[in-house]
Amino acid sequence: MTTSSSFDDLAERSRELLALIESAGSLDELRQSEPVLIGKRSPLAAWQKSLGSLDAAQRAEAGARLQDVRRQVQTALAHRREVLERRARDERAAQDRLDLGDVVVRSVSAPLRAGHPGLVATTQRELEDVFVAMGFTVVEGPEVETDWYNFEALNIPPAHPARGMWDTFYVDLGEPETVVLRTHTSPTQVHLMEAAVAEGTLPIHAVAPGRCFRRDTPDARHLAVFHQIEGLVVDRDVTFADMAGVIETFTRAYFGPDITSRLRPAYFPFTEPSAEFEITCTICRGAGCRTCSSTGWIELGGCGMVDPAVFEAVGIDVEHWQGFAFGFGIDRCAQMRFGIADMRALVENDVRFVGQFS
Ligand code: FA5
Repeated sequence: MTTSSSFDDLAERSRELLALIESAGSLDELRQSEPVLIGKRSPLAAWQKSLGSLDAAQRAEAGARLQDVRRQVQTALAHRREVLERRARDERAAQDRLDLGDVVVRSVSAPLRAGHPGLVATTQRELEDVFVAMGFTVVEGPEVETDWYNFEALNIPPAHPARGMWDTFYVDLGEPETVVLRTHTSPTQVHLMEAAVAEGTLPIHAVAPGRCFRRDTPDARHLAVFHQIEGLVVDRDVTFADMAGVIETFTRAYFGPDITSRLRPAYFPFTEPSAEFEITCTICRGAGCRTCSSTGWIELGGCGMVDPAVFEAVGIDVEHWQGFAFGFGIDRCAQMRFGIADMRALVENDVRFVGQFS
């Protein structure tokens, strides 16, 4: 670039200045060109100086042209600076960009392994599937219950000796009413029947899985926090044989065709008659072993025909409706299905155990 101050070549020189600005490839280059473009030694400064040697008329005309060139140079500079700044920002962003896809791919290929639902959750889901296939709906009841739902409506009044069957955790909410952590899923029966009466939606064919709590000392077949699944059918002409059929169908569907069920007379205040239901011991397949105390059978739960006292408590007409109910341990099912010697393994979170059920 020449630094002539002649106004004759102003147009051509100004084009050179603008071309120099456009050719700057980086902010540094642009900064280095600034003295040539707008500094004291720039053509603009030289032209400015030479204005003084012109007569008044030429000065006015040349001054206006010079002003125009100065504006063009400054606008082009500002524009080029903006373009280069944006380019630098984009380059920085591209370098700093964290490729999350890459992180995921790398962590999967590294020893980190994905988790999976626990055995009890999987068992609960499979049990629900079996009952849904038999026409049951799945509902959930509250884990914290009043005395009414956990005991009284189930025909277990205060001071009834049967309360001793369930070692109960009491919850002190400062309420006048006694509140407990439910000791079984049977209170869900009461919620289901009350709702069906209120909404006029009898009959009922439902199962209700969920967590239960008892002051049981944990051992090979007991936990203080465990899971049950409750079944309730209220309909016309329902018999004990229907109940036995449902239990046998469930047993074979869940445990396999070579495992069967049997009912043994028992006592529950909310069913009459009542039974305990047992399945072939899955460890010895009925031959007799230590787990089943050489009987060949393992108790899974209780069942029976809904006691008329329960129907009366919820306002169901015992002349027109019959029902049966059953409740059994989900943890116990998992234990039997997979031959787990000690139920406490289900909650100890030893990855060597848990990892076998992914
Ligand atoms: C009951 O809880 C009754 N509500 C069952 C019932 C329902 C009877 C409907 C009639 C009609 P029981 O206390 O026997 O019954 O418990 C039933 C099953 O829950 C047991 O057979 C066992 O499989 C499981 N269970 C009970 N206590 C525990 C515990 N502490 N840990 C793990 N499983 C348990």
